[in-house]
Amino acid sequence: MADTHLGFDSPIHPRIQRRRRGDDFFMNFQRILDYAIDHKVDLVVHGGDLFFRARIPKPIVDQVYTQLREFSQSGIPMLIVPGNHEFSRLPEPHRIDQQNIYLFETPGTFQFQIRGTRIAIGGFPFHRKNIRDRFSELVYETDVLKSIADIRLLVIHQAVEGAQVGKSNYTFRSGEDVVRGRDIPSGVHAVLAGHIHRQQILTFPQKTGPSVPVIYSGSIERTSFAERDEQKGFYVIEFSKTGERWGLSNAEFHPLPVRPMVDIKLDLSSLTPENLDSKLPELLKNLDPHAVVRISCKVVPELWLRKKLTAEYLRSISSPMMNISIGSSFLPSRQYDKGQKTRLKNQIRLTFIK
Ligand SMILES: [Mn+2]
Repeated sequence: MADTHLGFDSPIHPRIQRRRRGDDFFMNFQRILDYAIDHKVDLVVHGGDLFFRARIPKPIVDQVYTQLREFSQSGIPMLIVPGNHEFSRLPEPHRIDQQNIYLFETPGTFQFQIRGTRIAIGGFPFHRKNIRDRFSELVYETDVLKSIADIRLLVIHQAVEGAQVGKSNYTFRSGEDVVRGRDIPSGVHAVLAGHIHRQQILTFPQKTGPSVPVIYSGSIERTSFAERDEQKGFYVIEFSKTGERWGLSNAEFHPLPVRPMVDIKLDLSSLTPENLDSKLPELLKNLDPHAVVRISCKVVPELWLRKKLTAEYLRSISSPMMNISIGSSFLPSRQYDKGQKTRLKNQIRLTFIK
């Protein structure tokens, strides 16, 4: 699994009572841990962004670490590589420094012997600056390629060339924050990766030996509207031996429950101060009551509408199980310079998305 983003929309002292999306993330995280125990998997790997940001309120850290400690009682080893959202370092890492939890605080390799098979798993925390030029050195520093093992894996939290995201299939290619496909080492059987929120498997042919898959399990819930059509879940992967050679024999994606995400584009020409109170509830009435809804429009709305669409108003006309917000397309774009736009956006965020 990867990109659990725990702590997302989980306020400790909420000013208003409404449904929060944070619980969905916690529940899916626990579902994966439960699956691992129920199906007696040999190892669990977390590809980073365990938390949704670096500074996490203590009650959230406590909750996550309690889940991890309880899971560690199962005896199943769990490996975690810190991601960019946690600034390449988990909070108070000593609190999970215990049996069965393996944290990649620096480049390194953990070795396991499972039913007679030696498994070496190398990894390093998210590397921010120019991973393109640093990747091969970091892999070298893990020592995984030199380890004596039957199966070698690499765990990273980075974008790899060819990875795709978003509605328009944006493809990572040549930035300095992108690992080159040709740098994926032939000495590992698979790369298990986080950072890219859409689940996908990339395959990199090697000059010698079999090609190496890079497996992104993706985020466990939709973290933004760019992910609104994506299935979310985790991979169960299996390795088997053919002749003398071990290799990935199966990678099965297991979907998790997600909330539907709906983008409503308002047709401003048909809205008036008089008909808004009937038209908007009409639009919301036909949606899944558990939907995560975003209301946006193509042009800058008139002031009366901006004033009317407060968080309070939107909640008053929608299902209490819904999450509802206004999108950034609701905000002016071309008329303002970047600084003005940001200031305006922040102001309106404060007003609307409490
Ligand atoms: Mn992430």
